[in-house]
Amino acid sequence: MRTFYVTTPIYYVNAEPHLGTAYSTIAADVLARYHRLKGEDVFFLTGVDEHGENIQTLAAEKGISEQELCDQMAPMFTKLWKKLNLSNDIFLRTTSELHKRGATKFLNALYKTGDIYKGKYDGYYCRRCESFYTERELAESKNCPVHKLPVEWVEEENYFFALSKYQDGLRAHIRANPEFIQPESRRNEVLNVVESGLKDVSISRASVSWGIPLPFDQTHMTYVWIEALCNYITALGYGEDGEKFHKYWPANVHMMGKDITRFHAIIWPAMLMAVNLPLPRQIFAHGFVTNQGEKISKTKGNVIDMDTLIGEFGLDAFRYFFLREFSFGNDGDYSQDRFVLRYNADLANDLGNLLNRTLGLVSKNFGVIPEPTTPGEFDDEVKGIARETIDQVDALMGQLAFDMALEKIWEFVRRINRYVQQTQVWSLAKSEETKGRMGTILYNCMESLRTIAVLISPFVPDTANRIRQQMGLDECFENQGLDTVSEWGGLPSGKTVGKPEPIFPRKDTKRKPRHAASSQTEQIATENLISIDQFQSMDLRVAEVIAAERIPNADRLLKLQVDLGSEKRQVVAGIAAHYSPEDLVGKQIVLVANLKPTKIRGIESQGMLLAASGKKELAVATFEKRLPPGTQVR
Ligand code: ME8
Repeated sequence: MRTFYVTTPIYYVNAEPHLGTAYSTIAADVLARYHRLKGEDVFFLTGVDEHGENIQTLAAEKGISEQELCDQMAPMFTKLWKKLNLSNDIFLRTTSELHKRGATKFLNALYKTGDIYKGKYDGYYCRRCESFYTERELAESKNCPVHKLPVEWVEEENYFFALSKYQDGLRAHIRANPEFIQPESRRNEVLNVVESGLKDVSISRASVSWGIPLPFDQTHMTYVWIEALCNYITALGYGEDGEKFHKYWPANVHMMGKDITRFHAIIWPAMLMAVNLPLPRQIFAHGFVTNQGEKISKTKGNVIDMDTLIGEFGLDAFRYFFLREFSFGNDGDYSQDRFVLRYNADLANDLGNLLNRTLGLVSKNFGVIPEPTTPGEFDDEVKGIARETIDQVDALMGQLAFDMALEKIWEFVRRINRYVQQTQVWSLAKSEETKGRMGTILYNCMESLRTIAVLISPFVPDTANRIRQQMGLDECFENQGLDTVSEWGGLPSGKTVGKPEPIFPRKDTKRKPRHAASSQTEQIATENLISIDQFQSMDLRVAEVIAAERIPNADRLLKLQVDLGSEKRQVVAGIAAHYSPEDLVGKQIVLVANLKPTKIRGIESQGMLLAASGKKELAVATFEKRLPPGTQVR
């Protein structure tokens, strides 16, 4: 069986976990779950980094021992990870005996290579990072590039690792393996650093007392970063449980924030090269979640209250938002407005409505999953898109492009909503003749929903299960691999469907005070901006008006019949005060074609036309030349 080993950084216990640390860990969880879905034997590691000067200082400030501090802090992480429904296989603490034993063995192995020597170190040191910086790496005014705080000049007798010896080997490896460091921007950065020359690094701290002593000189503590990096192998029982280590090492991907790329992409691989261990297959550095442009961090005090967000919108919406909204390799700025917009547009409208509508029609007209007896228009296209979506999602997940994978899935969701619309499935219940077709369309919708539920399950596991339950399918998703949707038609007909219930109840967007109107035109909103994806979720089409009539007892309304090329629609529009029916016939207008049908004065309206309206005037949007009906408007 193929194995897949994914890791997060191990987080310092000098602060509680926050949205930033949760972001890394959720992403790793999604990847782990996706690979399990593919039938692979996955090992997902996360944990905490408990040694070093920062912990020592904090424990002294609190008047407790370092171990007591770690024992108080570690459960905050495990509790949060449980709440976030993370599926890690191990939670490694660096104060555990497993880690201490493994790290000691690794240091001994490194010592034996002859690449460790004693020397004097002098350099700029940031105590918060517990890291030396070269003059070139310091931010302007000689501050630490991460904390933007002054660094100290430190001179110490230390043990060194001969990193410089591995410069050529590293360069060759990075060059020969384009996937080794991703995204590309980070790969280039690391290559630049390597090519401009590597200095040996100190691996011990004489002034620190909280850590793992160097096995070959107990008077020195191992530099916290050196033993922390070892966690990726100590968690597998390096040096003892040969089976687990050989099964999962090398890691498929080490995931981390971009702040700690150089430790993972330079120092760690060089140490592994020194002891002749295979290198991890990929180091992927993701961007930061920012709040008003500032990296979210406990020290900055700009954390976002996860409990409130999860309490209000649910855990799955929370997991969904951060992976859908931000491109994984880039920074992303958090905004509450965007959260609500995405929740309503993607989850409540697109996905929630598709499920509700489909199950509502199945319950009302069949009660059980219908038989697909009567193939018809669009069916093959829908089946083709299902297959394509599975393949494209797989390729995108391979690139850790979570946002794009979700977008692909949602394109499929929106296509099925349009299929419902195009086939007007709700209108086929009228006669026994058309009921077979109705059942087939609904079967296809349900089969699409089953595929969608499997594909979204790594991102929103509870939602996937709820969809499945509502569809009347009993087995939970943990047992539903990707292979169960690889062939169209795996959905069993004849099963009783569950009760449709909204999976993401719509939330009211807070109404903002309207801007004062300037003359005839209202000010154009610069707040609540929408993304191109949201705009593209609207299916705008050229529609030709083929008939129009007034509606008795409704002075403002006209009933239009429009041609959309592949189908005809009926639309009710509030334009009677500005147009008489005969003005409209033959005109080509813009129709919002994927709007949920509604009844206006008891008459069904299957779309909405676009018009500009001021205080007095109203003009229907038309085209400057004739186009085939159904042409997409972008
Ligand atoms: O660096 N946005 O631990 P740490 C995105 N112990 N990710 C963020 C983030 C943000 N605003 N803030 C933090 C350490 N992170 C070391 C690691 S590994 C051998 C040792 C995430 O507690 C991101 O993954 O400072 C970042 O790299 C990590 O938390 C830093 O965690």
